[in-house]
Amino acid sequence: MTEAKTKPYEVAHEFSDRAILVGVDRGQRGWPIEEDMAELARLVDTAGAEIVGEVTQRLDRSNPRTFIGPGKAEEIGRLAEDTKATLVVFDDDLSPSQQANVENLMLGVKVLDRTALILDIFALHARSREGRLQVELAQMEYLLPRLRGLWRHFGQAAAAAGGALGIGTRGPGETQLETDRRLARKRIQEVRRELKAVSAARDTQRHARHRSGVYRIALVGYTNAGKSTLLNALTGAGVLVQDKLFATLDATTRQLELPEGRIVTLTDTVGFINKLPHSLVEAFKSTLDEVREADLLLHVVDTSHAMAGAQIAAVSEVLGELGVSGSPQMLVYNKTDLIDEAELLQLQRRSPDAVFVSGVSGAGLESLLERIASEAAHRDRTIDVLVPYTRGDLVKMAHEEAHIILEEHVESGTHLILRVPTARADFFAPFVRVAEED
Ligand SMILES: Nc1nc2c(ncn2[C@@H]2O[C@H](COP(=O)(O)OP(=O)(O)OP(=O)(O)O)[C@@H](O)[C@H]2O)c(=O)[nH]1
Ligand SMILES: [Mg+2]
Repeated sequence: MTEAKTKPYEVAHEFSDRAILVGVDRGQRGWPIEEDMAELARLVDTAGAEIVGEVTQRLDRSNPRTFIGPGKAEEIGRLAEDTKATLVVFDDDLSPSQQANVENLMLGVKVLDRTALILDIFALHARSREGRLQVELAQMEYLLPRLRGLWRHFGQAAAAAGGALGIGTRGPGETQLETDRRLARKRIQEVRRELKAVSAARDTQRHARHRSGVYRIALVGYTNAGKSTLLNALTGAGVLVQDKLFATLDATTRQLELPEGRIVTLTDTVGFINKLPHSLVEAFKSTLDEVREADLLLHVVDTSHAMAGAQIAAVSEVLGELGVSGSPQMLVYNKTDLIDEAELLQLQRRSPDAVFVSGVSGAGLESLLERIASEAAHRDRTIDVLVPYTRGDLVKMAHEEAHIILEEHVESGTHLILRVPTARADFFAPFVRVAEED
């Protein structure tokens, strides 16, 4: 447990909140409590609060009323007073009643659970209209079951203040609660509708890419693994790169030219995290469609991170939740510039199918492109066609969207041997001389 002593003149102006972190150690093997708390600290820091204390407790089962033990909750209350904390952040999700109960034990201090904290960061980083709506949807759904807790809390406070909480006064409270709930539900419906309309334009683009048969690649991975850095390094996209969690919320798609000249698309997506709130996965459904429909997933890993292995497992879990565990995947170990040679060699031996790169130094990017090209080629068909001169449109299409292996002009038309996306091959079907599946 750390406890920062603060002197009156040490008021931190740049922070609006002073936070105490609370973690429960269940003795999980994958994520040691220290690493879990370090990640929570990064989340709190990203959210813009100053950390003034940390409390952990070894527990096999959480307390149904207060999540942590009641004694521990009181201890946190005292620590909050001593450190002038304004915020207590739990590393796990609390039920609405647990949250209300803990808040009752420490009046004047906000209690956030992991989901609320992550939602807060998302709200802070949301830029596009779609992103903001997605976050609002997740926030409203998070708040809806907590409205009751809020009102009960007020009711108890009123009773404690000597207010009579009789039959007459209970009525308006409940009515107010019902009104609030109805309003919240109405807003959820509105946001869903707006979201549908906003997403429609991107859906149209996505479907157009799909129909055109362009090979689509999505960057996925743990937050801060370097997905945006790789998109920039490979395509010069110029998207925001930050040493912060969840810097990217919107999907950005750029064209990428492979060594053989073929054009594919590369999409940067929102990062994942251990214990990612399900409501967020739901709310970001439309953005994550890019991941769902990709032909290839580049699973980017921060090689230098102490928890790289556990992060890979966490990402795989979310991919499972999205129903894309079966999609073609390539493991891309990024930030290899941060580990030493011996470590790298060992890792390469352990994961012979992975690609090792550095988005910052550029190391390994060429072999990454080659690997992508060979993956993409697997998906294409090689066709041998004789296109009559009356169908100049098809020759144009071939030049724009296919890899031309041979082109010669013969008496009856243009003889082409092409590697084309499966969806495009159909256009050439009437003129095929020899067709073979790759
Ligand atoms: N040393 C080193 N740092 C890197 C490398 N790639 C990314 N970084 C740094 O890691 C941090 C996160 O990079 P981003 O590209 O924003 O990571 P991201 O995966 O897009 O993260 P989110 O959008 O937050 O999920 C930044 O500070 C980058 O400069 C790399 O290959 N080597
Ligand atoms: Mg990013």
